[in-house]
Amino acid sequence: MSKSYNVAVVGATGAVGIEMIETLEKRNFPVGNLRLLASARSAGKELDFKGTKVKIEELTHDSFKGIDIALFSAGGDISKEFAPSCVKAGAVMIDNSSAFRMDKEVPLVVPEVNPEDVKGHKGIIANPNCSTILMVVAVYPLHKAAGLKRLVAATYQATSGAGAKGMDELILQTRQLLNDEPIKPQFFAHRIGFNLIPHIDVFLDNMYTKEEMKMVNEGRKIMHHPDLKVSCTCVRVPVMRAHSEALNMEFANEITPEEVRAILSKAPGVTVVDDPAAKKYPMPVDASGLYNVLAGRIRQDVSRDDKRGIDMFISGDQLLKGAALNAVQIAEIL
Ligand code: 25A
Ligand code: L14
Repeated sequence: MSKSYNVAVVGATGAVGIEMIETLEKRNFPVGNLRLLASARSAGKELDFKGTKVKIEELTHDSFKGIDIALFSAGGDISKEFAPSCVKAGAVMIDNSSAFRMDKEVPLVVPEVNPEDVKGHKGIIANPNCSTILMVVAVYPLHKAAGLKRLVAATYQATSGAGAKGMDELILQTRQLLNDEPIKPQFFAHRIGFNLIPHIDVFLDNMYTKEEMKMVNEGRKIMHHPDLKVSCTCVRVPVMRAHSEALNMEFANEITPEEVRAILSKAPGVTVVDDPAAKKYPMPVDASGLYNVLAGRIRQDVSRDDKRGIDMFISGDQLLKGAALNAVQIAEIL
């Protein structure tokens, strides 16, 4: 008999937690016992796994007895509070929050880019920020080919990034606005229905948001490229669950759009969708539900006199590759 692993999902009822459970099932992860953990609000409810009902339990410091792998997606405060008891119980923590990502002791892993970093873990492995995961999956193969020097990005981030509450608010406001009813932003800082909000996570002293600086710092750590220059504007858009990004890249060496297409069509985790004549390019509705990141609109940067600049547009499922799938892939490496 092949070995199986006892797995806990912390934040099981959340937008990401639900996808984690489904991804474990779909990818046939060798789960022995599955323990679903959430707050007291959800304790006693049941969720389905491989045709059987699993009862949700309240997360406590005793929850990790006998657990081999714990997938956390309940926010940074919960991760910080429960990491010590998880690690002490001998479970490896794969953490989707931002709590430990830049900790030198904690590997920050995207399996298509730096799977070998998993080996150095001391009990905790961090799952990167969703926009950063999608970016490095598409950009790292090009970096290996031509040496990425500078990246300027604008993101178009779905409401799923804020969890189920974010998606619910988009649906509610869209309905209210179409019915001429008054709206009241509750979860996002402003109206999200038929609007854009250039503000994700908190503002920092340098006038960037924390989300924008995650693209800068996490991208460098994952790609082992401390000198990479990144600037970024992160924008919330009224889209349900896939994030998109416009990327402008400067390389050390020349690279043509044909070469980019050839490299990316062989790259793990990427699907090239780039046929403008047939109106084919990445779009969030097409990326939703997919494991791969879609890459297209690949062209030589017309603002330069050389062939060292590339523009590209990507879309990827934020809840899957941006969160739950990447976490389960890390568990598969373990
Ligand atoms: O929103 P929270 O508090 O961070 O909670 C998110 C998840 O963690 C659980 C919680 O279980 C939920 O599964 N959780 C929270 N506190 C916990 C605790 N003390 C805890 N688990 C154990 N111990 P739940 O059973 O309380 O939530 C059930 C549903 O209710 C929604 N919800 C929670 N608090 C709410 C609320 N709705 C309204 N008002 C509140 N105050 C909860 O929302 C769930 O549906 P969600 O699905 O939107 O959760 C999304 C959260 O997921 C995290 N996240 C991390 N990375 C990402 C991400 N989301 C999207 N993409 C990512 N890349 C975020 O923390 C986000 O808030
Ligand atoms: O750091 O709201 O993983 O789109 C992921 C979702 C930060 C916010 C993270 C969003 C979060 C982001």
